[in-house]
Amino acid sequence: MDVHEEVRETAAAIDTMETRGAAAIADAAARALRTQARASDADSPEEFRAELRAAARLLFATRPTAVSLPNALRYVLHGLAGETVEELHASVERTADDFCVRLDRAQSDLGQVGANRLRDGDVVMTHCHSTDALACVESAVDQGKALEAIVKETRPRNQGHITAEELDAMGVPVTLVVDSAARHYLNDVDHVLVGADSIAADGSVINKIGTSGLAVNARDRGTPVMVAAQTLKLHPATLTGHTVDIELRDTEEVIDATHRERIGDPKVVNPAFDVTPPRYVDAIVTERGQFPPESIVTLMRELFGEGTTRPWEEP
Ligand code: RUB
Repeated sequence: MDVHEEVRETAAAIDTMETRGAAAIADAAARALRTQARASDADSPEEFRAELRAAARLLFATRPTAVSLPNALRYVLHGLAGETVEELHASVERTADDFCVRLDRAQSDLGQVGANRLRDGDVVMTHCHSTDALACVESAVDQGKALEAIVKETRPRNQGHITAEELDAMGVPVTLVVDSAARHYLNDVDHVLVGADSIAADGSVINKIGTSGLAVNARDRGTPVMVAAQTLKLHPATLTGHTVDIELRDTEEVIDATHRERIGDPKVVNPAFDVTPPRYVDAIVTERGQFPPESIVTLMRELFGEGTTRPWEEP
């Protein structure tokens, strides 16, 4: 039983962040399971299911924080149905396609909700690169609103540059600033607008490192913080007391070995995400409408029940 080479390539692309951002990771994972199903030469339904589980385990192990990844795997594996390999294959095709269509639709629906919060002439401050957050801006621009953006570069990997490029393509004037300049410019900002990798049952938002500091500063300045996150970002295991793993990435992203050596070889740590408590967030904007963070648990229960399974593990 083999995990298909293309699935391995998808896993490697997620691991190295060639494919990155919670929504894009989920989309890639669902497509990878479909690839595995298409390539399968399993002789029995049991073998087919085992192959799918092995592919899902490989994908699951790539990055720990964005819950969109296990939520995507769960969606496709729960859709497995049929008595024969052919029927099982057809069910994966159907479910993976359905997942990707829903993902796109959710993003454009939440974009419209988020756009309603933005007024003509507003300035938004962004952190990292979030397709959900940019969907709100795009939708507001489509409504004819003129927006401006102050874009944090987002060290260590500078995903703010991707945001700057995409905003520019939408015709939104961009001012790029270093992360530590954020507070300095908050008085000129009408909304802090960020995405999320996971949202916990208490309404805490897990997003790119630096989000929580930005949110605390925004609260101090009276600037509203809007989190754009489709419901795929809700972390159902937090309903039953689990916490969200914060990914620690390679220290070379922060400083290369030679420079590190030159400055006395200090200990270096590189957490990729942080946790913003709900009291610093004004609204979580989803495809189901906007929610105060404290009430997100109700939506989470409605969508995910009381907890989650791990269908990629061996039965
Ligand atoms: C990306 C990041 C994004 C969320 C949401 O981190 O923190 O804000 O994933 O993105 P990384 P989206 O670059 O480490 O993956 O809205 O596109 O799902």
